[in-house]
Amino acid sequence: MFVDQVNVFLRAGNGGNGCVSFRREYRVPKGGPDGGRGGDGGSVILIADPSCHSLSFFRFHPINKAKSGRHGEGGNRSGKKGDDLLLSVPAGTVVRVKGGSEILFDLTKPGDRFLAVKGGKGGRGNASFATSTHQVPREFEPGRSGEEGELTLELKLIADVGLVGFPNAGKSTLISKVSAARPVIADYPFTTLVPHLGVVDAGRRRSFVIADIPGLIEGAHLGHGLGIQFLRHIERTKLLIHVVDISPYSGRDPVDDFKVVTGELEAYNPALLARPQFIVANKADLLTGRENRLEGLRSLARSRRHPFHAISALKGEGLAKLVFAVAKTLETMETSEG
Ligand SMILES: Nc1nc2c(ncn2[C@@H]2O[C@H](COP(=O)(O)OP(=O)(O)OP(=O)(O)O)[C@@H](O)[C@H]2O)c(=O)[nH]1
Ligand SMILES: [Mg+2]
Repeated sequence: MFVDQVNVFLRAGNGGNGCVSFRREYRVPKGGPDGGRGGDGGSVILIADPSCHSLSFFRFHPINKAKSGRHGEGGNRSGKKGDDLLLSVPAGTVVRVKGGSEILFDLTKPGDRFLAVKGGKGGRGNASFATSTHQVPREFEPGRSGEEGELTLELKLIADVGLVGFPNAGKSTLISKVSAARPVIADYPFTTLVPHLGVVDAGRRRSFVIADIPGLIEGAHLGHGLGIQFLRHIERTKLLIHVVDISPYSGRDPVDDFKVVTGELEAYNPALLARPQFIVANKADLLTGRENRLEGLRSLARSRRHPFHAISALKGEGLAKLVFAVAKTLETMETSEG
């Protein structure tokens, strides 16, 4: 299960009370005050952990408390400090006060830490109240309460892979088959109005995040259709999957479609074209075998050195192979980046 937003209640440990005690020892008739201080309460700390990929832990553990400090003891013994509670979150987690919009902290890199609620200080024991004129102090400080708070944790995903293509090409169908994302799918253009992200589980290989954005049409960079504003959501992706409808019913030519979308990507940001791109011929189930719609696209892919996959997103055909190849490419890119 993939969880990208949770509310949590965090409570830091209370400080232990200071102790009131006097030294009592054989042959030491008037031992002085020796009440130790209470231990500090533990804090709750969020830490960005590279091995943690979702916030699902908090779905089952929305309440997390750190340990309180122990009370001070006689003999000038301080109470034990409460252990801090370290909670792992994925890198990319944004912390807000529950219901608020202001960002308290953004855990962007693995190892980033955020002290969410601070443990209460332990109180002083009577020993520390002693002065030359006040030799029998009975004062002590109680431990301070630990902080508590209700926070919203949100995982801001940065997609690894962007889906581009004409409206109705089957981008949303594809993401719904390879991830838990459930965008609306329908047989008309511009079904998708806002970007969707899905996490693809690539088995033993690393999982990756894929972004489905509204379709592009000719002139999108001039504002036609929904425009190209959504391309910013895939600007930071590492790889593109270009979905082309090859069914004979699209009323268009797959190679033309490919070129139109490529032109729009270029108009938005030419750097997008320098990115590895998979060309995916979708709706292969509708091919009757008599047309060479598939071959035209395949040879274009070959000439541009793009990996080519013919799939049926609807029927799930060719998806495992595609996911595997994409995961493998991402992995290779990561290792070559060092
Ligand atoms: N036969 C067949 N139909 C498909 C396939 N993939 C998608 N479709 C259908 O094509 C239509 C459009 O699919 P969507 O996934 O909504 O397309 P989209 O690219 O997200 O469209 P926009 O959001 O408008 O850009 C739907 O009716 C799907 O059922 C496929 O592999 N085979
Ligand atoms: Mg869609």
